[in-house]
This record gives sequence, structure tokens and C-alpha cells, in this order.
Amino acid sequence: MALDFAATYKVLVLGDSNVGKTCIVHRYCDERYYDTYISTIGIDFKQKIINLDGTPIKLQIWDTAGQERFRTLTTAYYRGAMGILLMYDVTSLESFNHLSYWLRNIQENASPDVVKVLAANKCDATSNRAVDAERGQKIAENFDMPFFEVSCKENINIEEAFLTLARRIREQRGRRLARLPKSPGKPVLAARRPRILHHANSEREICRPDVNIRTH
Ligand SMILES: Nc1nc2c(ncn2[C@@H]2O[C@H](COP(=O)(O)OP(=O)(O)O)[C@@H](O)[C@H]2O)c(=O)[nH]1
Ligand SMILES: [Mg+2]
Repeated sequence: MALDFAATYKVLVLGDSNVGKTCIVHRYCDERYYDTYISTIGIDFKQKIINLDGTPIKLQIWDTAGQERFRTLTTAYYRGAMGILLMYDVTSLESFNHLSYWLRNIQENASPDVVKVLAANKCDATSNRAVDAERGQKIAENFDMPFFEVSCKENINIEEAFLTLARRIREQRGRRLARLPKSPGKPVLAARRPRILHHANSEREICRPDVNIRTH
């Protein structure tokens, strides 16, 4: 029997190479932690049905294929994204300093409606810490992002970060719907409207059938 869910939210996990993007997606979707390095081959996403305050929502979580290493993420990757989990690694000052690059990249390529959450990963690695929580908190406030220190290794705050992102997407969709004109105008528009409302997404492209889809 097909699972019924109210909406699909496309989210991206972004940040420097090695911050733990692939680990967080696996941890959240498979509830496992991978200790060895995972090289990501091909653009990939995982799906998870979550219970968002009583409503089943399908989260479609996209992981990069390592293009972040070469700074070659394209507009196509951002298409249809409703939320972004932006990550850095608390043991890497460089990954924190590169947040400005990622924020600019998001601004240039993502929908203006996209919502973000900032995740500082590897908070378990206390002896190697290079970035204090306060610094993360500050940049998060400046860019209107909820902030979480997380650990894929010790499963800290992962669920909270993704749930917060999903809630923000829901709020943003609510604001978008409130902005839509009450009267749809021409009948042809009225016929198309439910599809737009369902995705609340300007691109109307949630899932690309030509990519490797793994359903969990
Ligand atoms: N200590 C610690 N290491 C982590 C954590 N998350 C990921 N790693 C390690 O960081 C490395 C890079 O992880 P990966 O998910 O491949 O990073 P990506 O390049 O951003 O996808 C791997 O060696 C992981 O084992 C964490 O929460 N704590
Ligand atoms: Mg990866």
C-alpha cells in the first residue's frame, strides 16, 4: 500500500567537502553512522516520511556528488529546493570561513523563498574544536537561520535540525499561499493551480526521474 503524505519538501545539504554531509543524510535516513570516508558518486537523494506535528511529509534530501570540492554546483542542483541544511565542521575553521561563499552561492542560485538552517557538525570532537558555538550562533542570527551544533557520530541534534528545517518550509509555504491572489482569473490558470499549490514551488520540479532514486 502506498504511503500517503501531504507534501514533498526538497531539501539540500550544502557545505564544504568533508564536513559530514553524506554522513548526516545517512544518519537521518538510515539511522546509521558511517565511520569510514564515503565518496559520493552521482547526484543522489534519500527520502524519508516524517511526522511534522501530526502531518506526514515526505522529505527528499539531496546530497552533493562531491561537486562542492570543485565549486561546480550549478543552478540545476538548486532547482526546486525549498530548504537548505548548511553545514560546517567545528574542527575546521576553513569550513566555517567558507560559509560566506555558500551563502552567496545560495543567494545566486536558489529561490528567494528558500529557508535555511545552520548545522555545526562534529560537536563530539571536543579536543579538536576550532570554532566556538558562539561564532556559529552569530552568523546564524545575521542570516536568519536557526542554529544547531550536531554530531552524526553521536546522533546529537540531527532530528531537531531537519525537523526545524521542515517546519520553516511549512511556514514559508503558508506565507506563499497567503500571497496568492484569491481569484485565479482565467479558467486555464484555475485548472493548473492545484498542482502549484501542492508543491508550492515556483519550479514545479520536485523529483527528476532521470536520477538514481532510492526509496527508504
Ligand atoms: N568526529 C566526527 N566525525 C564525523 C562526523 N560526521 C562525519 N564525520 C567524519 O567526517 C568525514 C567526512 O564525512 P562525509 O559525510 O563524507 O563528508 P562530506 O564530504 O561533507 O559528505 C568522515 O570521515 C566521517 O566519518 C561527526 O559527527 N563527528
Ligand atoms: Mg559527501
